[in-house]
Amino acid sequence: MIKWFKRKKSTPEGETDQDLAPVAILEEEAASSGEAAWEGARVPDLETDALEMPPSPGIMATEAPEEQTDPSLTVITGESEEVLELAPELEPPAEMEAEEALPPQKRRFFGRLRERLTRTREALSSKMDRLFLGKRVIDADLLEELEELLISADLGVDTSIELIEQTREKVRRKELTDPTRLKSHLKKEMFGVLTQVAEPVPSLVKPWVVMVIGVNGVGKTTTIAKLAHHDRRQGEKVLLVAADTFRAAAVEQLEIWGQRVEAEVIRQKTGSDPAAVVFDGLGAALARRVDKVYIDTAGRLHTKVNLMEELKKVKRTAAKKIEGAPHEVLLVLDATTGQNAISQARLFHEAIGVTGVIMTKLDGTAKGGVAIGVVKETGLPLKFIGVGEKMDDLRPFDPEAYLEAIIS
Ligand SMILES: Nc1nc2c(ncn2[C@@H]2O[C@H](COP(=O)(O)OP(=O)(O)OP(=O)(O)O)[C@@H](O)[C@H]2O)c(=O)[nH]1
Ligand SMILES: [Mg+2]
Repeated sequence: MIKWFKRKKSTPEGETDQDLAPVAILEEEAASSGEAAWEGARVPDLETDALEMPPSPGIMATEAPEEQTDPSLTVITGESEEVLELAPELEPPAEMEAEEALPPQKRRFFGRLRERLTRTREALSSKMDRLFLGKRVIDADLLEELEELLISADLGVDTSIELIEQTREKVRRKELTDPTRLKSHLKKEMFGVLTQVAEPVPSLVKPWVVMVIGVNGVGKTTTIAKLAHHDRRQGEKVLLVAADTFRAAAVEQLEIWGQRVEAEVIRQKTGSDPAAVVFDGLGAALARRVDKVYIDTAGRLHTKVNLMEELKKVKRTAAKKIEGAPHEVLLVLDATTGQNAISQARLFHEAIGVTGVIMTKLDGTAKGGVAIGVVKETGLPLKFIGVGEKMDDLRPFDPEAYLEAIIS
């Protein structure tokens, strides 16, 4: 598991692990280098500001859009054919760990996540409490209402039906009789869903090339900045490739982030062929011996077909320049779009081939249950979650912490 909160710091006494907010270091460096005046742009304060980038059309930073931003991408064209192997070592715990029993640092981490996921918890956990109030037996009506509750909490129709079917079976076998046990039962089932996907084995290949895709406004560019920021903190050399040549200002947005996180940006002018930018970018990555490359891609083109074709071409081009690249194709999904995110995941996975999902904007939405539906219905691992606009608001996905935050 990646460490997010510690970094090595050189002191006169030697190297120590410090519980520092590394952004503060970046700010100090920026201040001393006079970077704040860079190109006259208002440079965001990474610790306290929202990510103040040129806003994507139609996307609001904190007020989450309830509607899908690109209706042309809501069509479900078929089931994903890729079935990932089960990870046998990930057994659901007999009981989820009680929060009080956790070490203080983990408890703080759980607490912060809980706060960010308040609205989802209200849509799921609080509503369950109200539903179960005064109920003495688990009957057909209760299970039906529970199924409706899960669907309305955006877990996805198929996922909700399956979870309730498993529950019904347990009730039928008299293994589950007490309504007060329903919550912990569902939590355990959900844990099973979230952990029954194979994580790709990390490789030491360098440069490690990550292509980031998703519809417009989901948070691709800012997520790349957050990932690059994290990698830089680990001392890695990072290069960003501006392959969204379609949207005006997309290249500049990435460049500003490149400056902030001290990662070189390979760019061409708006309207250029994104595959050509990728070809150049990977050439530069080889020449500069970088550790990581993030390819930022367009979220909207003239049509959905154009977008998919362009992404396929970018992927093919990457492989021509570096064998095996892109090593990861990460799909960014916006949690505020609810069950639409599941359709998008299917569509992109089928067209491009995705290796992992990043779910953004889980803060401030009641639709965070969709993460379970996405994993269940695509078989893709959820790798990171975005819980805010600051640099440190991207976290490796921890199924246990997530479930503790939404059902308690
Ligand atoms: N609240 C919240 N906002 C986020 C999160 N991640 C990204 N955003 C915001 O989402 C908006 C869109 O982010 P971008 O990174 O520009 O999205 P994009 O997918 O690159 O958009 P296009 O380039 O237009 O396709 C920005 O205002 C971000 O600050 C998150 O986890 N939480
Ligand atoms: Mg972008």
